[in-house]
Order: sequence, then C-alpha cells, then structure tokens
Amino acid sequence: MFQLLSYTWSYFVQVAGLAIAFIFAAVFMYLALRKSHSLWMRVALVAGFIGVSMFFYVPNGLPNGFSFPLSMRTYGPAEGPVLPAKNVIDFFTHFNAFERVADIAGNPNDLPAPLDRTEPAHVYLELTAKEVIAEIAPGVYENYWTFDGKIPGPFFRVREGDTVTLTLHNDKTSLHHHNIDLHAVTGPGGGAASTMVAPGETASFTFKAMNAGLFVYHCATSNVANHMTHGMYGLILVEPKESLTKVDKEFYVMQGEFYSRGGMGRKGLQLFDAQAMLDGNPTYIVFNGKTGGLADHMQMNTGETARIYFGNGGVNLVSSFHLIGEIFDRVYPEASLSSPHANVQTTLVPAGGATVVEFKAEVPGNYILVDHALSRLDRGAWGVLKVSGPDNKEVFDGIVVPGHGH
Ligand SMILES: [Cu+2]
Repeated sequence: MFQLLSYTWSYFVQVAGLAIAFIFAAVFMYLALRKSHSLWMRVALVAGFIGVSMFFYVPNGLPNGFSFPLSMRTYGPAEGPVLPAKNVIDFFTHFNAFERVADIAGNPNDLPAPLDRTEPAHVYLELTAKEVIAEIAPGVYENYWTFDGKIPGPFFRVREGDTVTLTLHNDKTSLHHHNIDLHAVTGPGGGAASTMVAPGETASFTFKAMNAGLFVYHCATSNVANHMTHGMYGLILVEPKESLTKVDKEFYVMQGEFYSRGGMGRKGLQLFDAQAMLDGNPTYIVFNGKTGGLADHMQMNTGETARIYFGNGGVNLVSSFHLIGEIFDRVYPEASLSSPHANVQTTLVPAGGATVVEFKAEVPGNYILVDHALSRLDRGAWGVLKVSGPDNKEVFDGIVVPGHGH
C-alpha cells in the first residue's frame, strides 16, 4: 500500500502540481477581482495572470495531456520516454499481478560451464520478458523490466559457428511489448525486428554465431533507452573455435543505471524520471540490478585463476571497471577475444559493450569491484570478491585494517 501511495504522490505532484497551482491562482484572482472596485486594478490583475501563464507556456509549449514529464519534446526516431496518464492507470490496475521478486540481483556465479564441443551445433535458447517489483535498496522499490526476473538476464553460451534458435516469451503479466537485440547477431535489429511480442505472446528467430566474443543483448522496443534502463539486458558469450583457456572461477556481472524521481534513498515505489535519463543523471548506478547486489556472492581461493565477464547495460555511462588490490593479468578489450592486453589496472566498458578480464588470486582478503569513477560507489556500483587462503608475505606483507580500502 505504501508503495502505491508513494508512487501516486510522486506522479500527482509532478504532473498535477502545476495545474493545481494554476487553478489556485485563478480562484485567488477571481476573489481579488470581486473585492476590487478599480477598473485599472482589474485590468492589471488579468494582464498579470495572462502574462505569467505565457511566461510558462510559451517557452515550454502546452502540456501533452497528463503525461510525465509535462511538455517534454523529444527528437528520436520513435516516441520519447514520457509516461502517459493511461500507462499510470494501467499500472495501478495491474499492480497486484506483478511478481514480487525477493532478490532481483542475478547471482554472479550463475552461468553455464564452458562448452566441451569441438564441432558446431544447433542450439536452442529461451527467455521470458517479465515486469516485476523488487528492491533496489532497502525500502526503495523499482518496477523492473527483466529477462527471466533477474538482472542481468540469463548468461548464454554458444560456440563460434553454431546455429542458434532463440525464443522470446513475453509473460502475460507484462504491460508492455518487448523484443530482443543481441549484439552477437548479424541481421536486422540484431533479432529485434523478428521478436516483438505483446504480453502473452512468443516469437523465435534463428541466427548463425559467426563472430566470437562476449556480446550484450537487450530489449530494443521503443523507447529503447527506457526499456534498457529498467533492466532489460544480459550477455551472450560466443566462445572462439579454439575455446578460452581454462580458469578455476568464472563470474557474471553487469553495470546499469536507474533514474527515479525524488532522489537517492527516497523510500517506496519509484517513479521513473525520463528527464533525468535524457540528462544522463542517474539516481542509482549498480552491479547486477541493485545496491550491494554482489555482496557475499563472489569467493575464490589463493592460487586460483578467475575470469569476470563484465557488461554495461548503460544507458548513458561508460564504466571504468577496476578491481581494487588486483591487476588484471589479461583484459580482452571491448570483449574482443582475439588479442588480450596484459597487466591492466582499469578498463573502459562502453554503454552496450563488455569486457573479459582474467587474473590469479595470490593474496587473501576482500577485493572491491568498482567503476573507478568512484563517486558512483555511493550510488551503489560496488561488489566484493573474497579471497581465502594462507598469507603470502612475499607478495604482500602488512597489517590489514578492515574498512580501509579493504
Ligand atoms: Cu522491453
């Protein structure tokens, strides 16, 4: 109930606040006119009222009905990210049908094992677009749009040369159409052109995985940025024919941004802020969909090797991916698997792009994953990799004080 109230209040104040002020001013003016016996005073009041109205409406244009934000004009190839009143009413009437997900964060260990095939195959993949309600921070709820109810969506693993048939379902509880664009696909819209599905519908298409690499997939339904920033992204790995080197641990992490009205920490269900998204000013920047989404999930032992598949769902920011206290032995820049860089501290991950990093854990301790644009830490973009094992004084010899970059 509190969730709905907080949402309604945000929408009401944002959309109807101006109308209420306007009506109040008109009533006030009417009362003042009745009291006033001077013709000139009346003329001055009416002129003032019209003047103030023009001052607001002439530069902004008339509002688009009761959509939020009012008076937003956009110039993309399709409709902008505004929230019409009809969508708000639909949202209310469907509110109880949305699944409540206890933990929206995808487990970073949840990815399929390396393929042991040496020949191409026909692979069948399936996923479901689903709109749910979950916490992004304690007491702060988002209406997430997801693939399979988690952020990021499922990690897909195929081999270079495979033929892939992908089936997208749109859950019957969804309010919106959805589709999928996989950056691993060569063809119209990366598959989006063949997979637009209304709630309750299913669509399939087939593609050949011609290029090895780690690729982002995402919903590309208009308004695309709006669908992506609600959480509709994941990664598909096309393993090279000669396969990747064997490592002891693999992790799956994606960065994303959330834009909500009312600022960071405001409790209750959040109202999506399209203006903030267009301005590139996110409220939350997170790994795996929520603040602290990776906490307690990433563990390895000293002496082990690890690989992190890291993607950036965006929609606006470039990530400066870094692991505090560790040097990446190999980085596959922009997730091209052909020629890795050696000995990298921080690597750039573009919006709609990915990277693959590899390292060996030599020293026990807690290692913090960050976007090294470090103010983003406070918006939620961090995770912890816990390394266990005996001290290694040859590599690191010091007293470790908890809470100091650790
Ligand atoms: Cu979508």
